[in-house]
Amino acid sequence: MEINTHNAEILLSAANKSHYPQDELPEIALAGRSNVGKSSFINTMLNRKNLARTSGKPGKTQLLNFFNIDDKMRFVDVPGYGYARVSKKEREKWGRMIEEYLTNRENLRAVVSLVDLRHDPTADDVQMYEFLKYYEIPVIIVATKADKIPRGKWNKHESAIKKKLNFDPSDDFILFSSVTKAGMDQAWDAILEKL
Ligand SMILES: Nc1nc2c(ncn2[C@@H]2O[C@H](COP(=O)(O)OP(=O)(O)O)[C@@H](O)[C@H]2O)c(=O)[nH]1
Ligand SMILES: [Mg+2]
Repeated sequence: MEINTHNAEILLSAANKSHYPQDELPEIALAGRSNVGKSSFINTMLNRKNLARTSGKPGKTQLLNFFNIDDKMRFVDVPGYGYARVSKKEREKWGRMIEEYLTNRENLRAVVSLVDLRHDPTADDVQMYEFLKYYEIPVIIVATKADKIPRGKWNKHESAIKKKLNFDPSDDFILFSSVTKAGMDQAWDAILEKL
């Protein structure tokens, strides 16, 4: 499929499935804890500075944000999990919305699950990966902020993450930086393969 990745726009933000786009376009969802670099990933992949709002303040995105890419596919920015400063009730509400989207959305082709290359995956990261594997949802692990780790240590960090996740070697694992754009072409290859 030929996709002009420069031709992208925010389409809509949805609080529940009655607001989801009603067509057959394939969707790639982005999941990860707040502040892991989801918005930056979207901006980098779409060659934009500020299409998906990036923010130092985590937990602000509480809706599913749908991005139209060249009328051929969509990115879906899923609310960041693991943000402690929201109420338990709010967290449960997000959990249900995310779970409902991930398990019932026919347009969904794969989830890009973002983790921070610098740290061991959190319990939430592990739970998300297990969830995706359990429901047999294709997953691409993207390890963000690679620019903050010297290249000579990338392998060590990658191994630690894979071990903690109990990583399935048939999944894609991509080292990524929204600062240097490392991993961008690889991420596009992995995504296009899932469409
Ligand atoms: N150095 C570096 N900083 C990043 C990278 N990706 C995101 N950030 C920074 O991390 C913070 C959170 O990023 P954001 O994209 O808003 O995370 P989100 O909450 O997952 O959407 C911001 O200050 C970004 O500038 C990266 O690849 N390298
Ligand atoms: Mg964000």
